[in-house]
Amino acid sequence: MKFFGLISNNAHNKSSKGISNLHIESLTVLCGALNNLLTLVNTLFMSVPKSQVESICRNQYPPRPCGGGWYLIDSKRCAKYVKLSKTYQRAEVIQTPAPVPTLGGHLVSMHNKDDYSNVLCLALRTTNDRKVFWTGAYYSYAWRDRSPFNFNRWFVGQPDKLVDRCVQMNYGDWGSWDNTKCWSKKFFVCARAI
Ligand SMILES: [Ca+2]
Repeated sequence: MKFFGLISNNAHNKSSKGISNLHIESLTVLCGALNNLLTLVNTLFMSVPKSQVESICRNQYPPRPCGGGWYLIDSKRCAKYVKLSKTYQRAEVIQTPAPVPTLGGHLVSMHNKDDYSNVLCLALRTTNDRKVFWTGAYYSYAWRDRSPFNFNRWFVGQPDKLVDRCVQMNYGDWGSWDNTKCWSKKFFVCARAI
């Protein structure tokens, strides 16, 4: 299955409990080398031509309408790309036409390559561009809908500044994530239960 964006690397998060300092130093060197290797591998996924992304979306993630401009992104949720430029806070409570939380929804969360790809393809079909938009991620490790933060597609070097608490997608590459200032205004994707 073709992937958009970048491969996350959690190798350096493995526990080193009970391991000597020498081994920790060795592991640190090994992790650094692995990071460098993964960075090299990741570059293979960068700068994918728009035509190729469109082809993947057309063939593997075609639109599945829920009605009213909402589209299935997994077996339980429909999502809507909202072409209103809003701050992160305003995007979370915006009328679409009822407030998204009232609909049982929030800014979109993503938990695997398929719902992530459906969100990316929804955005591409709506804007015909790689325009950045708000996701439901904030503080770089939580979702607005309080679902587990068990998936990510950070761009190289992201997340960076702790003060940049809100997460945009399509930063730097197709589907890649970046933490940025919540008060900046962007289009956004909402999701709600079916
Ligand atoms: Ca950032």
